[in-house]
Amino acid sequence: MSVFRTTIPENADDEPMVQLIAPDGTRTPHDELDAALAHLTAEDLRAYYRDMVMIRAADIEATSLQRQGQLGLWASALGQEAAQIGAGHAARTQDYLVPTYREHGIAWARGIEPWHLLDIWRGISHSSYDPYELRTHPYMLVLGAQVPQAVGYAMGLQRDGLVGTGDVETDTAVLTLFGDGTSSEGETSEGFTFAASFQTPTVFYTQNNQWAISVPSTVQSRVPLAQRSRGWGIPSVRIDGNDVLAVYATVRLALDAARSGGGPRYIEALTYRMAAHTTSDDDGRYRSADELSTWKGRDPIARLALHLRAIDEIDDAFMARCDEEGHDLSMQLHHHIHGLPDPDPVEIFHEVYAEPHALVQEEREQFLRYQAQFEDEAADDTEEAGK
Ligand SMILES: Cc1ncc(C[n+]2csc(CCOP(=O)(O)OP(=O)(O)O)c2C)c(N)n1
Ligand SMILES: [Mg+2]
Repeated sequence: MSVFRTTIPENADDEPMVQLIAPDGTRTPHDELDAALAHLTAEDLRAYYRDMVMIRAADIEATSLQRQGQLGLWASALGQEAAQIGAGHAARTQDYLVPTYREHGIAWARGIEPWHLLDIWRGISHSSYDPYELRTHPYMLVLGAQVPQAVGYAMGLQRDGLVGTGDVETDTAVLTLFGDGTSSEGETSEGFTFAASFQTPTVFYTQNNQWAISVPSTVQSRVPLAQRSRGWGIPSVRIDGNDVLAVYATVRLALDAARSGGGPRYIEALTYRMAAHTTSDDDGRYRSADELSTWKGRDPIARLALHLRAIDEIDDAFMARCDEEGHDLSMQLHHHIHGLPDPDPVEIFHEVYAEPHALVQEEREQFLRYQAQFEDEAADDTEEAGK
């Protein structure tokens, strides 16, 4: 029986969680998933370890840059590195990835340099990387909006004859990512309906990081999220999202099935965001230090290191080199941002549509009037001071 299930257990809590590397680094063999991992070498696994270290370093630096006033906001993916690096690498080059705003590991795996992400969070670009070239949609901040878009894109692929032909170079699937909270959005359900009806090549991937800002995932759903899509006839699996191999193998199988005309799949990856929701959130107000420390014990980077040590495929020198490279990346990001001029907030209105748009124009004028108030106030203050 495949790990992708179509039926719901009598007792919802009996939903299994697929795990290949236990928190102590022990590897569990698994016929179906091991076949999907057979082409990976120890060097690939070391590269994934390095990727996770690099993306964590960039993430920590971005948080500091926000604190230094260089970014407007930053949404940290601390703790979700395996859920993203594994999924990003499982996709083939031609697959189209449709992310949320927290997908820094996905971006890294697709070859998007982290400074592009910083530009987005500084408010100077909607997406300074090329979504077509890198086959990765711009970050989406409107919860759930990307789900029907991803399904629509997949329907387009079907109509273009790029699904189920057997050509491994051209057959294409779409991987769309969204959070546990976003699973409650109507658009997510609408996406499921179209995907199931038209059997689109879409893989829905939820990083259940346990929280939607301050709302726990247990409030979003009475049953494991993995069980939901089965009501639509979309096979699904719940996995340990802090286990890079479980992530890679299941995403790989799901995308293979979708690409070859087997229809949509859903994956719920259990993980944890170890930082606050964003730099403007105070997570100490709604979650306990105990919960955080439990999840720190399941750290995805430490787990892969333990596994690689157990099979004698990593040493201290390699790990130290990764740390150094992470430090160098942080320094590069620091210098990149500190070298930029202050953005002109009005510029953002020019980047919405290629051609003039009446509504955006009106909003721009409204914003200019708003800004002018402060100039008037500043002039008043100067006058007042001169008296
Ligand atoms: C349509 C919409 N409603 C509300 C928000 C405000 N908002 C931003 S992030 C967030 C929580 C999302 O939680 P989840 O989907 O679990 O993703 P996570 O942030 O945990 O990665 C909310 C409510 C939004 N961006 N878009
Ligand atoms: Mg969440």
